[in-house]
Amino acid sequence: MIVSYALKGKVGVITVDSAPVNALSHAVRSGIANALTTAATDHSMAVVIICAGRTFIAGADITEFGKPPQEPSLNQILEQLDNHPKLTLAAIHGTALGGGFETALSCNYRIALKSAKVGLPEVKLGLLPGAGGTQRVPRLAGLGPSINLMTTGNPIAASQAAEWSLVDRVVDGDLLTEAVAYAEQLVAEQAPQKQARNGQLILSDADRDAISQQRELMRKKTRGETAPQRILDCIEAAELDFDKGLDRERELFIACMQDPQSTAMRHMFFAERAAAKVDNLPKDTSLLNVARVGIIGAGTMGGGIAMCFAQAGIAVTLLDMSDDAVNAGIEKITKNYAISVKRGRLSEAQVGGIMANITPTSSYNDLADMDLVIEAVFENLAIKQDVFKTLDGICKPGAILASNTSYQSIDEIASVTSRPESVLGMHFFSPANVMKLLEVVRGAQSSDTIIATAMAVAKTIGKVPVLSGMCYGFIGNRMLRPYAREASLCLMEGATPAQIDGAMERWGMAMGPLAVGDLAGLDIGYKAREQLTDEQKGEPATYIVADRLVEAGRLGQKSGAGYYRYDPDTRQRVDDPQVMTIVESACQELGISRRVISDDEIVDRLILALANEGAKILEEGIAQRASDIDVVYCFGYGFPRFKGGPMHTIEAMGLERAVARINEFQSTLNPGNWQLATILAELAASGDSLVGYHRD
Ligand code: T1G
Repeated sequence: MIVSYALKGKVGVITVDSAPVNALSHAVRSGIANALTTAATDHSMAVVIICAGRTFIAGADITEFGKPPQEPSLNQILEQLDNHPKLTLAAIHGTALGGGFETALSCNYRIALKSAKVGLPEVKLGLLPGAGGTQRVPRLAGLGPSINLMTTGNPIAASQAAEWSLVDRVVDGDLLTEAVAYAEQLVAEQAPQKQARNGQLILSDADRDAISQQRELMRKKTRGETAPQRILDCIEAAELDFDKGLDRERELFIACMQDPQSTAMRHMFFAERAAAKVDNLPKDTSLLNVARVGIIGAGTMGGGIAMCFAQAGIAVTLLDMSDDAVNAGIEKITKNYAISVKRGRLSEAQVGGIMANITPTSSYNDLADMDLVIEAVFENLAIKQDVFKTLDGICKPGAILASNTSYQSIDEIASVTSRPESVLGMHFFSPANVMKLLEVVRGAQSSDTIIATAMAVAKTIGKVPVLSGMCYGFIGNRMLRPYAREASLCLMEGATPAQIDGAMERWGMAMGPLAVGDLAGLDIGYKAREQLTDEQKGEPATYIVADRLVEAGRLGQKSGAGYYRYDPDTRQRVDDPQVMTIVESACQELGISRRVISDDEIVDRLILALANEGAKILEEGIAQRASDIDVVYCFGYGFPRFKGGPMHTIEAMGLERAVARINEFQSTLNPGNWQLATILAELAASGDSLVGYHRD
């Protein structure tokens, strides 16, 4: 039974049992409504709502969004609760989120396990709490907690919820027993059927200032997103009479539901979860136990990767070529954590525990017993092959040998070992201890077991894994090349760095492409190009300025100047006329005459170049699904989640329009750069969905 009802003495117990997270599907809502109707007239003195499985109700059923609404709606359920003749009590375990927490807030009382959390994460879906949460929380907890809960969307512990009068009792024992006992106690004490709706939010001038400040803060923190501002509008409406406040919430909730941003962010919710799944993996594929991890290279990447595993409580052996080198790496990690302690993110004790998980060494023999070894040395194939030859001779049978390479062939690395089935790519993104994306790169001979294990390990260390096949640059960096190419060409053809980056940032990118180049270091691309033939480099206009900047010592932020000059204190970028001098002389050298380029052209060229390459990656089977490509860009490259990723973006634009624009670029720009992906032409013609596309 999805929802069952039974009397325990004088207490009616409604139990929701709808795996995986007791989401408020139509069946769950109907079951609760029927149980509340029964409880209204039976001889129960109080009603408890509790859930089976791992959590209390985790929200509305997101899979039902966009479909025709079916009664009873959640608001009808909550109205039933508001008017119920019996004392109602929500018994919370796991994570009571969104509409689940709003259901609990509509009960007279709330009891929670100490381990439970509550939250209103709707903002992460481009929504707002649409079942009275924006009106009940301010009346129960006041302005500060309301702003915190609803604009961050992060859950809070039961103890914090109790402090904010959002939970009445926190217990440690058997939840059902405790809940029935609490209900009986409340009845015996003739406790009132208190209701959040009867409260009143009074905003002082200081409160109104706080809301204005929060609006400013959200404009920066969630740049471009509409839901946070609408949430603050709802909180302001909590000063009104409750029903008027509810009307305002309803109006703004519908605005959110109809906003393309929410469609995009809901797409990302499911895309992130789908990405963790490996197609056609035999059901009986075993997972290897990963308790000890070796990392080779104590530089920026190796150190960041070591932090990921150590923070997850996994023993790490960090190796570099000398004690000095590995100790320098340990020192850098220590400095990173000192910043986290200073910012209050971690305690000294926590850092001590994490650092105790990291053992430095300069001897490969210490890696003999590792379950997984991740190589993070210089981006050079020969050097990586030497490392893997050594590992092959030292590591125990069955150890997983992974490379953190950004571009090199996993197959060529595996070919120097006697165990190619144990070799794969685990491509982290800098800074590795911060960026969520992890590309798991499958070599031709990588076994199902190590692929499945790497995908599972990624989740253990808090990463978002995406499986990639083998090609130059895998998914993300391969797409980055046409994106960066068009940025360079727009610069040569008439735009300035500020215009290009400004256009992309106004569109929604976290950082414009040229500023990203300065952040990463222009010398990285320069050194990579030195290893390429002129033909491999592509048209000189795509890299001549970057080369000239590096040759002028302008490596980017690390040297204080690149496409911009950087303020030494604030690291703010400043336009530098010297750069345009370099650009104009390069244009003369290549015979390029500059013209006015609109922001729209810049955005279309960069986004369509990105998506067109993504479509090719999809049709080549390098990516399992279009939504995986969206996950790569939103979690690894600062693509705005409220746009849903490159593939969702062109789907939302309309594939016909996207294809027409690409064909226009093919006839007006360098045609070689604008070969339309076959799949885009086919889907534009058939009208089928790109994001739903799944290679057979
Ligand atoms: N609806 C439908 N399916 C859901 C779901 C939901 N709300 N939450 C999770 N799932 C599925 C998920 O797709 C996955 O499916 C499986 O459950 C396990 O999820 C009116 C309008 C609860 C913390 O935003 O944060 O209420 O891949 O892998 O890591 O104001 O799921 O197995 O097929 O994430 O243990 C608000 C979203 C909705 C909560 C558990 N609620 N969920 O994390 O498991 S809007 C949320 C989560 C709303 C009201 C508004 C997490 C979790 P599959 P999982 P997990």
